This record gives sequence, C-alpha cells and structure tokens, in this order.
Amino acid sequence: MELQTHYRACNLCEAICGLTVTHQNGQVVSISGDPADPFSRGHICPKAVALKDIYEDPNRLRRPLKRVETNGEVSWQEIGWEQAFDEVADRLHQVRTAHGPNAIGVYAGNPTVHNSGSFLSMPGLVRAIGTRTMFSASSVDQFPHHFAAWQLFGHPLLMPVPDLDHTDFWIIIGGNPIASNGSIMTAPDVGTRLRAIQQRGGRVVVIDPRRTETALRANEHQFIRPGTDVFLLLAMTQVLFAENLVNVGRLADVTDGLNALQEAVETFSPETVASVTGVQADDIRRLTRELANTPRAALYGRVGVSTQEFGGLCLWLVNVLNLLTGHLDEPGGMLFTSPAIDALADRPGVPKNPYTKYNRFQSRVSGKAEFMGEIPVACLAEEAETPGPGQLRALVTSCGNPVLSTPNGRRVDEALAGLEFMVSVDIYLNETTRHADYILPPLTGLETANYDLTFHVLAIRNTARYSEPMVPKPAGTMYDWEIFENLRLRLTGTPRDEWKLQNPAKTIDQGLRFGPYGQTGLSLEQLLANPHGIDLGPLRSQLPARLQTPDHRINAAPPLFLADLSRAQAAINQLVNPTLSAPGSPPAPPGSLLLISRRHLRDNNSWMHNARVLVKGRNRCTLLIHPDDAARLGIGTGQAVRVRSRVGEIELPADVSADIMPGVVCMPHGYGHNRPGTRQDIAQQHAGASVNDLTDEAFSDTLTGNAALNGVPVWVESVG
Ligand SMILES: Nc1nc2c(c(=O)[nH]1)N[C@H]1C(S)=C(S)[C@@H](COP(=O)(O)OP(=O)(O)OC[C@H]3O[C@@H](n4cnc5c(=O)[nH]c(N)nc54)[C@H](O)[C@@H]3O)O[C@H]1N2
Ligand SMILES: Nc1nc2c(c(=O)[nH]1)N[C@H]1C(S)=C(S)[C@@H](COP(=O)(O)OP(=O)(O)OC[C@H]3O[C@@H](n4cnc5c(=O)[nH]c(N)nc54)[C@H](O)[C@@H]3O)O[C@H]1N2
Ligand code: SF4
Ligand SMILES: [Mo]
Repeated sequence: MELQTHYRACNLCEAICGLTVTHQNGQVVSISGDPADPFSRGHICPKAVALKDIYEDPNRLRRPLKRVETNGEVSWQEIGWEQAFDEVADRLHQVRTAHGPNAIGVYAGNPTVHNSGSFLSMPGLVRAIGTRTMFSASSVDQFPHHFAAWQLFGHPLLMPVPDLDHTDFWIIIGGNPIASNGSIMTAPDVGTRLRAIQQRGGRVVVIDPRRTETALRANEHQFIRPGTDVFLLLAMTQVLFAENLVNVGRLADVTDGLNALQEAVETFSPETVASVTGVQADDIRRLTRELANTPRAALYGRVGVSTQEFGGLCLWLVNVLNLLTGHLDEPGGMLFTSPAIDALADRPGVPKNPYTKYNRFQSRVSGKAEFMGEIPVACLAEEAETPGPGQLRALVTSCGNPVLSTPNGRRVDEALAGLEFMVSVDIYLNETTRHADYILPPLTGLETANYDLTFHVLAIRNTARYSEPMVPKPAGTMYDWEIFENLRLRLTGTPRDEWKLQNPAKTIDQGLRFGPYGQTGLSLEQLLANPHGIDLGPLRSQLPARLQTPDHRINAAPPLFLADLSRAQAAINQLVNPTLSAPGSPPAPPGSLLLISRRHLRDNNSWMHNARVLVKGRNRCTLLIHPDDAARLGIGTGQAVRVRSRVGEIELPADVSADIMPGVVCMPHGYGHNRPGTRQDIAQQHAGASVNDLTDEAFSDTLTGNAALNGVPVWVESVG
C-alpha cells in the first residue's frame, strides 16, 4: 500500500513543532520533525512520537461511556452519541432547573488551549448553561502573568515574550525551558536558540531552587529559596534606582508611577534580602547591573514564580525590571507579538474599554475574587462540599484532570464523588473522569484540525499554521466542537429543525481575513495551501500603540500591587524573625522542608503516562533531596520516604542530589495513577504519587487567586 505524508503541528506543548507523519491509510508508520516548518525547522522532542501511541492506545475512549451502578458496583456502558447528548443535556437541565445555573461548574484543562475546536466551541456551551462558575487550569498556572499584563498594559492577554533570537543576556527565573520546551514563550527548539545566545557572546542565567536541565546549559545558576523571588526582584528594582540605572528609554513619555515605585522598593536592599532568598547581595547587584547595561537583554519568569505565594507581585516586578532597563518592547528584550488572528486588534474609531473582569463577583464559600470570568480552582472542592444556596451540584470537565493537577487532590477526589452529576469531555477514563456519569471522548491529536490560537499569540516569531486531520473522521466518532455544539443546541432549547453546528474552521478563517495580515491575503485557504506554516517575520516594537490601558499609558506602580506589598513585607519580617507570624502565609514550621515541583521532557502534565515510549526506563517520580538534609534524616537514594504536609501524605523513593537546594525537596507533578477505577493500563504500572496530595488549597497568591503549588512546607521521614 502507498505511503502517505501528512504535515501538522504537534499539539502537545507550547512549542508547536511541525511534524511529518507518514501513514498507510491511517496506520502511522513514522513521526519526525518537519524540516520545512519555517519556525521549528525540523525539531521535535520524544513526546511527538507518542502521538502514535495515543492514536493507537486501546485504552483511549472513542465512544461515549455511561456509568452504571448496580449494588455499589460501577461499570461503564458504551452508548450512542445521540443518547449521550440527550441524557447529558437532560441531566444538566434538571440541575439548572432545581438549583440555578451557577450550581453547574465548568472546568477547562490545559489541552483546551491546544485544540482550537475545544477552545472556540466550549464557551458556547458555558453560555448555554448560563453559569458563571467557571474554573480552569489557568489558576494553577498563569493567572499572575495575566494579572500583571492587565494591570500594566491594559489587557490580560498582552503578555510580552523574550526576543530569544536577538537577545544577548537572558535571565530565566522559575522556568525550565529545556524540559518544558518553553511556556508563555512559544520557541520550538529552545535548546539551539539558547546555544545561539552563547555563541554570539551572550549569557544565560538561571535562578531556580533546583539546578535544572536549563541551569546545566546556562552560563550561571543561582539557587533561590522557593517563594522568595519577590524579594530578589524588589532588591533588583531597588538597585536600579539606588545606582541611577533606570532608563526607560522610548517609553518614558508614556510611563507613570516611577516615584511611587522607587518609594515602595526603598527598604529592600540586596543586603536585606540576601539571607532570605539565598542569593548573595553582590550577585544581586552584579546581575542587576548586567541587565541594565546589556543593550539587548530580557528577564523572563515562568511557572516557578507564577504558582507561588507572591506570583502576582513577581510577574509585576519582572515586567517592571524590563521596563526600567529599557528592554520592554525593544528588539532583544521583551516584545509583544503581532498574531495573524488578533483578539486585541485595534478597531479604528472604537474607544477602548477598560478591562473589567476582576472581582465582579466572589466565590461563594471563601470569597475569592473572580478574574477573567473564573473562580480559582482551589475553591472547587469547598464549593461542592458546602451546603447552601449556590452550592456546586454538577460539573462539566473538559481536557482536565483536577484530581491530579490541583491542590489537595484527595479533597477534590471526594468532592467530585459527592456531586449530583458530572460529565467529562475527555479521551481517558482517569483519576478525574472516573467520577463522571458520562464521558464524551472527542477525536484528538493526529485526527483533528487545529490552529494554535494561543501559541501564535505568544510566539517569538510571528507565524501561522493550520493542521488538518490526518484521516477522515471515522464512523461513530466526534470532534470536540461537535460535542460542545450538540450540547449547546440542546441546552438553549433550539428546535431540532433549526440546529446548525458552528464549525470553528469558519471562525478561524474570519479571524485570519480580518486580522493584521488579511490585507496581504492571509486566509484559511492560504494556510491550507501552505501545510508547513507561514512565517510572518520577527517581532517588532509596538508600544504605545498597542497598549490597551484606557489612557494609553503604563502605570509602573499600580495600586493593587502596591497594596499587596504589605503581605510581602509581613512575610519577609517573619522570615527574618521566625517568631513573628505572617498573616495569610502558613508559618514555616520547625523541621519542615519546602516542596517544589518539576517537569520532565517525557512527561506532559498528568495525561501521557499511558504511552510506553514515554514511561519506560528509570522511575522519574522521586523526591529530590539535598545530601545535607538526607544525612540529617537518615535517607539514602532509592529509599522510600514519607512526605507529609498540612493536607496529606504520600510515599515515594528518595533521590539524594546536590542539584537541589538545601531545605528544598522536589518531585514531578502529574503522577499518582493508583486511584481505583481508572482505565489506563500502562500509567497504572507507573503510578507514582501525586504531589498535589500534598499541596494546600488554602495556600495561594491571594492577590491573583492562583494556587501556590511551590514552596509548600512538608516533613520528610524515612519509611520503616
Ligand atoms: N504541583 C503542581 N501542580 C500543577 C503544576 C505544577 O507545576 N505543579 N502545573 C500546573 C499547570 S501549569 C497546568 S497547565 C495544570 C494542568 O492541569 P489539567 O489541565 O487539569 O491536567 P492535564 O494533566 O493537562 O490533563 C489533561 C486532560 O485532558 C485529557 N485530554 C488530552 N487531550 C485531550 C483532547 O484532545 N481533548 C480532550 N477533551 N481531552 C484531552 C487528558 O486525558 C487529561 O484528562 O496542572 C497544574 N498543576
Ligand atoms: N515536557 C513537558 N513539557 C511541558 C509540560 C510538561 O508537563 N512536560 N507542561 C506544559 C505546561 S502546562 C506548562 S505551564 C509549561 C511550564 O513551563 P516552565 O515554566 O518552564 O515549567 P517547569 O519546568 O515546571 O519550570 C518551573 C521551574 O521553576 C522552578 N521553581 C519552583 N519553585 C520556584 C520558586 O519559588 N522560585 C523560582 N525562581 N523557581 C522555582 C522549578 O524548579 C522549575 O525548574 O510547560 C509545558 N511544557
Ligand atoms: S517540543 Fe512540544 S510541540 Fe515540539 S514535538 Fe515536543 S511536545 Fe511536540
Ligand atoms: Mo500549564
């Protein structure tokens, strides 16, 4: 039989690498990098090859499953799509009638942003339900990035990205792009790009509690105590003012608040923060001067500074440091993209509205502020458990595994078990979806059409690429958008003879035509004719025009951040003098170590452990612990340890290593596949333990609502 070649972008991580897939009538023969993709230039990582495993996985669901309980025994019955849609819509409708729309929660997980079908069609279902009880992975990830972008530049999506290909000095704080392939920075083959910085005489510095894969390739690595980055960043800002290094450059005319900023950071000298952060005062000064004095330099922060107690402040200060050193919106610094589909496109003559999606309402139980139309997912369990008007009774999950990915997963597990109704749009029967009454599995990966609406917005070059399905839709299967559309039409009560499913391809085509490159002929048709993708050129400066603030100016010292500094001040007082208790933050109890997470090139959050090619080899779910701590606790490599936190305990093997800072322990997230009733044969054999059985739903960045998954106090002891 003839070999066919299919070109598409990998949808597994933010790097969106081009793939060349060869197949025989849908039987995958090989997956390799697409050298003709102008952006990824043939690069791929081992996960892409596992797209074949997912495609062929006998555990992957293809037909709707309905939970049947007989005498307490759960079994799953395969049913037809029409029956599934009708019954799910009926049940949602019943909950809505009995308890109101807000009693139905929705959780959107990470792959939503990797599937334009889900991304574009899910909001229609949410509107049809009429609920405002919306949760997503964003509040265990990048809420602080959005918050800072909104406060400084006027819109949560206006996040600058490092101009990697032109920078000469790159500071990475709380990111490990060599393992993660980059985030809020779409940069395929980041390793080669990093090496190129060094080859042109530049330097890369990593600030991280662990000597990571990226740190090993960097020119310099600084250990930092988890959760104390805010103090380092405050001190760097202080140094800029104290040493007259502030040079806002071209943006000086539109920047306000410098005096207030200078005053706010005054007391945070390098000497004050050195013992707390673990970074020497001299190093803080030296790095700050280097950032200020290198014409093309970028300070980039990611998950490690976002999913922690002071995430909002950290991301504010990262942006401020780039602004004060003249690196914001400058080539080689941090730039904004000009995406082909531009949600923020200026509409001439239309006055800009201030962004208002913050604190319009609060979560029912603990009063957490809404942000971007969402409630922090750390509130999910309490919303379901706590009786009273507005109690969460039903949940729709899509592309998400909150039992493993959100804090205090055991509590989430129990809360989901207690719901009246749950439906999951997902491709596996896993730790989360096992609680569903129905699982509706869409086609995924190689089988779907996709345009990376989000990642083209965050890419270090302006590019556009559309992927078509590798194969025609197999009989009896559904695309994600068809699932959402079928439920939407039922819940809006649209008469059947008026049903018209909105294909997201049409929205994408319109977005391209009316976008900034539409004039030059960019359209879906053009992308279909260029299956390797189209390069639209390097990023360019575009402030102040692109600012979305109502006054078209940047306030470097927004009141919400200034107010939040009192929380940081209380925390540093407590760190300097541990007998003081810091309101809000858990006291650092005696004998505790601080827990952080890590990613591995062959893991992808919680959901790719059912691919043998990725899990084979040495067990990766281990607890990294420094030799000094290990010696004190009598722990050796390979030995089982028990790790306890306020909320739970787990056991896993120790891995004694000087690559982790003393006082810190580290394990991967996304493991813990030993929950009963799941259907992932390979993942179950590589179960590991879930870090989120230790992370604390009460520990968060109270400003943005993001969960503080890093810097969690834990106690470690050897088992037996
Ligand atoms: N402690 C700790 N916790 C963390 C993190 C951490 O660093 N440390 N990281 C956080 C971050 S950054 C994130 S983004 C979250 C992720 O949190 P989640 O998004 O909740 O979790 P994932 O593991 O990405 O789960 C993806 C789910 O989508 C399903 N899926 C895969 N492909 C498709 C598809 O095409 N369609 C549909 N419908 N479903 C699909 C999978 O089967 C799986 O159930 O985890 C967060 N949790
Ligand atoms: N292979 C792989 N790639 C992925 C994923 C995956 O699971 N596997 N997940 C994808 C997702 S959803 C995301 S959001 C991105 C995330 O992309 P990255 O942000 O690059 O993610 P991590 O590798 O978790 O890097 C976070 C780093 O922060 C450090 N850290 C932890 N706490 C602190 C702290 O308090 N201060 C400082 N300075 N550093 C700290 C950790 O040690 C770690 O090295 O990766 C994406 N890509
Ligand atoms: S780096 Fe990311 S996008 Fe590229 S092949 Fe690997 S998983 Fe896919
Ligand atoms: Mo993420």
